Amino acid sequence: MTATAAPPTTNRGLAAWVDEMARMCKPDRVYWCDGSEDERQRLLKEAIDSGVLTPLNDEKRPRSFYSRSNPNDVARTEELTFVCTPTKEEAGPTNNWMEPSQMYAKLRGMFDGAMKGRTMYVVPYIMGVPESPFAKVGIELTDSVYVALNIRIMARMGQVALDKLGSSDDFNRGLHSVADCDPSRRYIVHFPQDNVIWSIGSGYGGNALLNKKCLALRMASYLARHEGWLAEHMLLLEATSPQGEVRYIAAGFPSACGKTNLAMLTPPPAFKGWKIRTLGDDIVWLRIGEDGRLYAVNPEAGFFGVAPGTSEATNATAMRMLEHDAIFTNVALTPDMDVWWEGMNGTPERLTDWRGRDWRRGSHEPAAHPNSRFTVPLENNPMLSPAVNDPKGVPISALLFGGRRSTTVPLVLESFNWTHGVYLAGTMGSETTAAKTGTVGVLRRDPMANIPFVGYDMGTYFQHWLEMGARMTRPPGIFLVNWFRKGADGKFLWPGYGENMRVIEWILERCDGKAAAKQTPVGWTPRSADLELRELPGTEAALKAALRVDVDEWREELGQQGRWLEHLGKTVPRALTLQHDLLLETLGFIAERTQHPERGPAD
Ligand code: OXD
Ligand code: MN
Repeated sequence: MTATAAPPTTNRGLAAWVDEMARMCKPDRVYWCDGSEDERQRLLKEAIDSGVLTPLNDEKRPRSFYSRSNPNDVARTEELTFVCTPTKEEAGPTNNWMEPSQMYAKLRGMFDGAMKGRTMYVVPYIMGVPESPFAKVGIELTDSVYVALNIRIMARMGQVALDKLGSSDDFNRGLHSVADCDPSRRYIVHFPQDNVIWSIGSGYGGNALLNKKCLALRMASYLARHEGWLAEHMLLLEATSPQGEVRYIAAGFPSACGKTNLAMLTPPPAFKGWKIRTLGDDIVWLRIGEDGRLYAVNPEAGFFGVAPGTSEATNATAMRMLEHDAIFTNVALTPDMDVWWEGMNGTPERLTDWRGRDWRRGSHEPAAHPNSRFTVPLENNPMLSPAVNDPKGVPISALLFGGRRSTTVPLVLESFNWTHGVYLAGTMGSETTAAKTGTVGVLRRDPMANIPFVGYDMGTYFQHWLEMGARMTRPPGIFLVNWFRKGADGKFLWPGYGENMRVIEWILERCDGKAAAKQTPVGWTPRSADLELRELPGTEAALKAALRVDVDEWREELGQQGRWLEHLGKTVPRALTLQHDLLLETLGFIAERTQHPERGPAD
């Protein structure tokens, strides 16, 4: 290893740890990032010279860059992600686990010499606004300049983090190497009790930007449980009514299910005077305020979103924010070095696809990878809420949860109370997407849209949610939504995107006790007449079908939910198993009445 400049810190614990990791990984050089603009230019040059980034057409997309990954490294690999708590029970049945000392030994063998010939970048960062007492400091050691440049967008990075840390030992120790990018030697491993993350063999954002999924969700959720707060896989938006009332909504959806689009929703013409502004599109940290309400912050500093499907029609705000200062990964390239992806606009005649191959219109393969991504700073968003930098966060009126469900789940369902809401969110399912490796379109249970990211036992997580509810004097309402229900013809029943404003308005009015609703056995839904329907595309029949709660479908659903709770085991709180039994019994009654109408109306 060549000589390295003295570390720009007097924090001895930090310097000693960097030294220890460098002795194991054996990089040629150790470089401490300061986060300056001058440094960004140098790192960009390094990335361009080494072929990691390609500049895009500077007239069409100023200061933007393109990156193409190894084709084996395009999504999060949940099957290779571990939570190594001291006991298996602490990690629970939804996390992969290995005894910590065994895992450390295995990974030490893999990290030994993994950075030979490379630079180890020391990337200090803060999740949260620097002045917030809740912000967390992490240091990621990585041999990827792509990772260093992306963390610079996704977090407050550099000297600001070293200043916040001072001489404290309270920082997350993240170690990352792309190594030989071999899927059989790929591990993303969390040691929550040590505040340590080690990730090897992948350069993909969700596996390699350790500030994001690893720290701000898995490690944070573990810490949050002990400290009495929540780390959630949610977007955060601000809704201003024509009367000027400002309300905040946090919403949990699984990866690639429209969080970014909802966070940046453009209200349709019938909603003149309404304004939606964005605070975040992926992660919120929730704390109870002194007034007994739930407060949310977005700990991130940028957006790492899915490109395909983003267009003027689906998300005009995102199209504006991607016009400059963006990094694109695995999208397609036009002949004049601009970016393109499926769903963006009319398909060009010729492209270079995400693997670097010549691509012609009409090809059966997508030109952009379905999980191709963009990274941009928050400030690129022209509809960014000024409250995003408020260190204490924003008060939440409603929590939304939703997945991709082609059947069963109505457009929107309001829970009866907090416990019922935790039940609905804890048992919800969604059809899988390309954001994780594996088959797409398979229904899997995804509690709070957070199954890949809860860093401890799921039943204990539910208990923590219930306890949070009990501590609030003014808890937000909990709602289930589903933009993805389909009719018998296989077509979506609801137009989605900007039209979701109609559901948002109903939800906010419900929170104010204003809008009417129908009570169903599984929660409150709007009748068609309870929604603003002016200029809604689609038929009345489709809307009714989208809103419908079908007793037989829900009995089937409850059956699956019951098996899911059993799978999670003994730590599932009794309040939730009782809730399940109550719903099932109620549906049983109604089904019986339907079969025997002489005994009275079913509805
Ligand atoms: C993401 C994900 O990248 O959830 O946000 O996979
Ligand atoms: Mn996500």
